Amino acid sequence: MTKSVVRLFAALFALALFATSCGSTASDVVDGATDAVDDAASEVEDAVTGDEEEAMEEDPMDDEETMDEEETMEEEPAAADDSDEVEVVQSGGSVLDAVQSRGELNCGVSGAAVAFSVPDPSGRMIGFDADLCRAVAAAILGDAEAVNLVALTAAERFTAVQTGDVDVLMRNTTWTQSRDTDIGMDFGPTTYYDGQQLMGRAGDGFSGDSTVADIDGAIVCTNAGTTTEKNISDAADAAGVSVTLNTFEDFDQVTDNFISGACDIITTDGSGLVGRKAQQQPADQDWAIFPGQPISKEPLGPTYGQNDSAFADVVNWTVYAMIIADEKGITSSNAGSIVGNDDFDAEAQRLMGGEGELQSLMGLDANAFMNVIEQVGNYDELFAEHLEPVGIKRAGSANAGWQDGGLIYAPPAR
Ligand SMILES: N[C@@H](CCC(=O)N[C@@H](CS)C(=O)NCC(=O)O)C(=O)O
Repeated sequence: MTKSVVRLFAALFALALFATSCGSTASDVVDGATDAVDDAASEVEDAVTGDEEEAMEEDPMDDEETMDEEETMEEEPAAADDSDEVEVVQSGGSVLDAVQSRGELNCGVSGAAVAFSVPDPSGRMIGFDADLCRAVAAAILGDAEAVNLVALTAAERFTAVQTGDVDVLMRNTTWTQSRDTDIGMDFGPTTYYDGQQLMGRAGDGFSGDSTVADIDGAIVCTNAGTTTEKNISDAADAAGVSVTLNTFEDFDQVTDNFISGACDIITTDGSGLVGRKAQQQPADQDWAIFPGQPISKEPLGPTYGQNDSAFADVVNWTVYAMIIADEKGITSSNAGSIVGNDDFDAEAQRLMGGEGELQSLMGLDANAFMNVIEQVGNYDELFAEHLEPVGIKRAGSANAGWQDGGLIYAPPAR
């Protein structure tokens, strides 16, 4: 297939995706069969230790990317603006080659997800996801700062990958069947096991013990282009309640409308609610996160275009290297002195670029993962730096390491 034909398909795909998923403000009535929380940390602990086996009954063709004809479109996403100018990733080599020759990684983030990706006062994007972008840049280019962090709304994100505007997403993105198949994405290892919850005001009678059955008649708000919309509709149906669902382009608007009282309930990934509560709850309000067991599974992780193994391997093994480094006590402080240190086993030595290293076979420098850990940190260092301060605990949650009863696990580096 020629590049121009591929570009045409990508542009058509982008247009179709945009036409079905974007919207600034939308309102649907969702017909069902129709004491304040004061410890955000325990709320999110509940969120990530919920029933992992709970089945989701989601019709992939009815997911957020292909539904909601009623939504109005007011703005074209920036990511689709110059789709005829960009190199489409499927047109030839791997995205890995493109990043190496460009000398910079384009990484899509939210830019409004507290603790995951938000600009600090100086304008530098910080957070767990922002650092995962830096980790991939360090692996490919040897420089964690050789990265362009692109803020994308939920509705823009998949188009931006498809057109090649970004190489990878680190954007609170849930791995779902329809995104993996119908939307043409591939997913890397889950970096954060999340689950959808709701947040209401204690003054309206909501508490950590509230359930979906308690929101009958409520105005529920969330952001467009997310798994969140479908999940809350399904949950309201299942609980036999009727709610009005208002969707906004980004979560800042959602939170602003909650603070002003225009929304009774807001809903998104539990981590997002904990972050917003920690940073934005006004002194005269008390926000309650519920239910204790989330209404969905939201496994969040790297997302990239499908069928590009060379790039996928690099992204995936960057994450795995950060997990293995955590298991073996390799940190940003000692990563540079592991090779030749008998206190560390052969796997640690290989991963940090010592004898028998496998990074070269992946098209990377032998020191690629040493650069990642030294410049960015291991999995636990990222968690401690960004998530623990807003009350998101790792210990005892699904995001603990597998040796501690959690789900964070990496295959062997051999
Ligand atoms: N994980 C869900 C929701 C992702 C999502 O949009 N999360 C919110 C809150 S955690 C967010 O990133 N908001 C920032 C924004 O809208 O820019 C998905 O993949 O659809």
